[in-house]
Amino acid sequence: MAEDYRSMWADLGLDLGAHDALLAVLGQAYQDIYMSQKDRPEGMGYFDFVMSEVHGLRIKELVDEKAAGRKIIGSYCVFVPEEIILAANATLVGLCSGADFAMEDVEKLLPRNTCALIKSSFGFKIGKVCPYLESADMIVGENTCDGKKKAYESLKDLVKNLYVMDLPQVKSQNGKALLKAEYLCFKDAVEHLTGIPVTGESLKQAIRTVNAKRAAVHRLSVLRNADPAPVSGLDALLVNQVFFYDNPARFTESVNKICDELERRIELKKGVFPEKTPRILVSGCPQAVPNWKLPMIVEGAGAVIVGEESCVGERGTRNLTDESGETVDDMLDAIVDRYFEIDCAIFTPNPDRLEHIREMVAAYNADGVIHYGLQFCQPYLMESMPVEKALEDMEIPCLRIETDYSMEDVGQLKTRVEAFIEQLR
Ligand code: BJ8
Repeated sequence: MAEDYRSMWADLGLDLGAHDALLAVLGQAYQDIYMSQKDRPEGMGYFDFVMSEVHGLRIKELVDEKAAGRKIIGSYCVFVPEEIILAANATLVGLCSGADFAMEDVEKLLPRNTCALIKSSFGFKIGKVCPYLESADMIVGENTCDGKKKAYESLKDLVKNLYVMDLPQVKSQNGKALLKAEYLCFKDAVEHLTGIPVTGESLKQAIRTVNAKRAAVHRLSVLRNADPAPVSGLDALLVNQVFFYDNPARFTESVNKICDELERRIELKKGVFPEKTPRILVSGCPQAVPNWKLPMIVEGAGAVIVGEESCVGERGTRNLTDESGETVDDMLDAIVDRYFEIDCAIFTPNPDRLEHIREMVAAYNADGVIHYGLQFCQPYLMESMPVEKALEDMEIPCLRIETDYSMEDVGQLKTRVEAFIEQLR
């Protein structure tokens, strides 16, 4: 990454030495995992570029936006409505991180048995290595799992401008009313931050922008049902990860370009793996950049991942927001309807998620499911059992994996994944 970004990183308050070390690890992992793949779609070149500039050009764009008076809002969850943020002329960036950093210091603030995703977010803050976090004018936490909601109590001492949003845990009328009330408060807070009121026109345009982005990702997902698979699970995961960082319009255009290319590949029966390669659906916890551990193992073992039932995947992108409302209140109702459908494991009960997994297995012709649970993530680990049961009823094999961000268990996971794939052949 170019030398001239160093002054920008220093101005943002990054620890340059620690940041260099992080970039070196990230760059090497990307090189080893991504650049060794064969027959990748040409359109992935855009995503390679985005990743090479993920702390460079993209941050420069955000810094330029800030200089022009636009605010940046960071979030840790797909319940934070991008539509409201865009409508108030701000930019949303995802802050979840997929690598361990400064763990010794993190474990002075959080119990050791906290999930890797939460610990990693703290590590990136304590280690001063995340330019997205440091450029954010507001950071949104949300009361989802117990780990996150308690962690935000400590995070508020580390970050300025932490805004915590309450969220329902039950899909009831009261739950929906709570979500609407919280989104109204959030709209007020964002308007206060930017000084720009959300109007019917700005909200409609924002809904269209976010819908277009989600529709493009969904188009990509549907193309993955072809056999041979036209794109690897690693590349599709990367697209889903970049979703959280990139400029929305440019991202949408780039994903649609890949989809055009994949349609041509499908016509030619050109795949990244041979026909009849075992097809895996991954279901469970989100996999944030640079957490490519599971797809690296699965695809390295000769299977192909054809879908992610995850918030970095279809759980986060599948539903669109109704664009037909004319008033801000109508559109807010449509936004609430859309987000209330997210079947995160923090909801109790959560039968919709089981139904969605069944639908995805059928839609993508999956031969087996790997349930991906982060260690100490009670909501998803608890749900892994009913998921396995539901799949058993469909006679779809399921492998439950519980892991973290370290590479220590790669050998053991490889053995289990290889045995699972053998069972699918
Ligand atoms: S809507 S999945 S993005 S909360 S892995 S921190 S659940 S202990 S990330 Fe999530 Fe929103 Fe739900 Fe999606 Fe807790 Fe589990 Fe850790 Fe998790």
